[in-house]
Amino acid sequence: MPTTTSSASGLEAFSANERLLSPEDKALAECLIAENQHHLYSGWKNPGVDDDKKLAFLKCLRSADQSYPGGLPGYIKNARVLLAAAATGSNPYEGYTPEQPDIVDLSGFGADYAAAEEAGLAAFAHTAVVIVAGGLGERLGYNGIKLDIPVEVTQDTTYLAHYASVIRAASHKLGRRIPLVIMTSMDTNAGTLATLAANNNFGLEADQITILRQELVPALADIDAHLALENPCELIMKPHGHGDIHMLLHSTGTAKKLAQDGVRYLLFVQDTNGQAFNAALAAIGVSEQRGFDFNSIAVNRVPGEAVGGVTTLVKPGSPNLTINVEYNQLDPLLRATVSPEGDVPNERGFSRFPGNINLLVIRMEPYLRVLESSQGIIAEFVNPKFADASRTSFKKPARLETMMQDLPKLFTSGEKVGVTIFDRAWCFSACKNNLTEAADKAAKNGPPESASSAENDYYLAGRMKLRFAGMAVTDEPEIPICGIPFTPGPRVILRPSFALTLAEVNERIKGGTISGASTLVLDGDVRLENVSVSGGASLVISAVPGARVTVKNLNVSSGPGYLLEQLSADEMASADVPEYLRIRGYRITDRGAKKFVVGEEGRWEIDAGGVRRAG
Ligand code: UGB
Repeated sequence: MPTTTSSASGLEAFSANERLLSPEDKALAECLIAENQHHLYSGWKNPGVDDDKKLAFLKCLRSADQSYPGGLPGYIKNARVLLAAAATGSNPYEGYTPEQPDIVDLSGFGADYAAAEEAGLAAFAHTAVVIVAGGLGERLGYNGIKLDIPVEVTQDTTYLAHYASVIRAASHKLGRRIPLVIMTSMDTNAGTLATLAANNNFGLEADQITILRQELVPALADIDAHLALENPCELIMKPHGHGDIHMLLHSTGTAKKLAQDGVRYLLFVQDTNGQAFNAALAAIGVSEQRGFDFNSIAVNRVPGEAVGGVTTLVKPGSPNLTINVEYNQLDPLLRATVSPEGDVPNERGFSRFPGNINLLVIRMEPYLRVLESSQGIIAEFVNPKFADASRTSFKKPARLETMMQDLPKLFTSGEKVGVTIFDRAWCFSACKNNLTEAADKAAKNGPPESASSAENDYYLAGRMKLRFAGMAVTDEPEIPICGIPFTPGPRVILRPSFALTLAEVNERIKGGTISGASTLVLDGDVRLENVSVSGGASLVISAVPGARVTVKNLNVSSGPGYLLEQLSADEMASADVPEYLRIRGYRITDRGAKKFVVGEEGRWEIDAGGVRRAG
């Protein structure tokens, strides 16, 4: 008789522990053993020893099985196919030549832009916003969910509050509740639910929001797709990537339900791109105008940056494929085809192909079709690091991954894929890097993508809107903060309740000037006529829904207002200073901003003396 502390081996150990298994566990075990996964059960200790660990392990297997279409056996089969291809080193782009995709250029604010925005505003009523927020932000190293990071620290608006404010304002304007879907993960789910609860869903109705939680997938130990174990009874689990959003929209029935509720487009947004909604409406409009089934919002890409390139891959005898070639694959593809020097700058200093920023507009009808045929498993891939030339064992466990921008890889019915290019700072400035990495990127003239550069661009977009409307805007010279360029002002925040489109900004701003390290915040139905803000002063005007405030000939030029102060070395090292400030290197403090808060409905006028009267 074996003692209770010795380990049994092979399937004997499994048989000895059989009473621990529910009928469901047994059925799964049979399938896994049929897939040559005996090792999962072979290290089990004798009955009575570590039974709690065995039960936890069985639970983990069950949950991994349930969360993947086709279950764990399906995952293992898919892995074997992809690993076999990886072992032969086959090039997925073999025989393809990259060409420019179908590009609509909206990098300027001309008539095309206005027409696209108008079409997009109308179509936004039939759009659902999908935020992928399962990532932990390892490059940023922030101890919390990224949706909780303020996009600006003048009034501390977090990314989620900002996104929700767009949805609220648009729902109000368009008379239709715009649904919000948020994908979370094990790392971000609790934090996301907590922030929604603590902020009363940021003014959205509870049933307007759908939370979809992505699960980890088992890691793969070798070329035969043996599931990797940390210890006996402990699976190694890894993230499956942002492409999980498609699987979840399908498996939970969310996509179908949204379609039944009249949603015609899905707008996919990353967790920390505060610029997304500057461009999103015009991009949706382009999808309407051009009949794009899949529209990638894109920017001029800096060679080598961690942003994929959107290309049309052409191969004789095969249908053209317009897809994102991820940043690690772009250089080899270019070297093998159109650019022997690789991913180098063109005459304008940019990479040859527009950069994907994972801001995507997808038309619902073809989307549902692809989800149905793929079960939402979108172009999985595996990236094993082989231990040696035999290409059978790995340096560390691999896993299957999927990326949300890969959906067009599954288009087979002539779906139309297009790209809409916008000015970069207008549509994309993510908060992804810590200060050290960001400063390094800035030193190499690349986009820093820090909390500070994202905030800098947020204010810049406000200035762009004012300039477009004809206000005279004079920038304060740029300074470095922790090695990252920052323009101290004017810092302009135009809330979505003030304007959702450029056309609305144009309608609401007449003349006026703003200069230097000044601040302007407009919230609600506010109109400025010949208003000036200068000398580091700050003007905040907010109006409740139902109030319309017109400010005429007001000149605000004194007072420190919102003051930007760099953090000292001690403050940067101090846990007493909030982390969201330390990841940018400064704070902005209200030292006496001039504020007009109009809380009563009706029409109001504020005159040059700052006096408010009904008007
Ligand atoms: N995300 C999830 O929700 N779940 C996951 O498992 C992983 C991520 P990263 P990445 O715009 O700069 C993408 O990690 O993947 C969410 C594009 O592939 O910040 O390195 C996460 O919360 C690339 O082509 O980006 O690169 C976040 O919201 C380019 O567009 C989002 O997915 C690049 O982004 C992106 O995650 C970019």
